[in-house]
Amino acid sequence: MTVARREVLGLGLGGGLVAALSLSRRDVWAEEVVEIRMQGRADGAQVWFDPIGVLIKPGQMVRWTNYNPGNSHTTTAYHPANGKPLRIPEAAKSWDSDYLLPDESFSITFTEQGVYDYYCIPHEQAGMVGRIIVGEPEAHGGWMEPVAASRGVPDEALKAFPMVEEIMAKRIVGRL
Ligand SMILES: [Cu+2]
Repeated sequence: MTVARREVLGLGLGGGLVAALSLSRRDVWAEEVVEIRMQGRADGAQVWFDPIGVLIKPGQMVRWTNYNPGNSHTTTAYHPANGKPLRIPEAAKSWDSDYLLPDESFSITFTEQGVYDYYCIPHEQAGMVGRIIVGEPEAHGGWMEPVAASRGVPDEALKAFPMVEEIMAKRIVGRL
């Protein structure tokens, strides 16, 4: 009796575990908040977003947090509303976190699919930029680098964006 019950229990657990694992591959990813750290060296010589590139799903939230004790940073969309060329999907809303002090955070939920480029207002010239791609990784045809919209974007920033293909392949692209 006891042995038989244990076997039944074991089967039930096994089945449940398989179901949980197959769910987690898609759903936990979609629900998880993606954390992007605003980082800098203590002497201020280098500043960056980490990771610099992420692939997320529509409806997923991104949270930027300033981990750089001696510095303030922003996350600001490349958008005419911020005085910049448009480097986010046309249907998407612009954003600007304003200055985040150390340990402060700013979050956005992304719904429109496409490529989003953003920068830090005081450190754009130093190449402090990032790229977010919103979409299904298996359906990635047709997303182009927003190269046309580079007027007024400093070379240091343009050089820093990770390639769309690299983000699609790796999902998370750390700083070099
Ligand atoms: Cu900054």
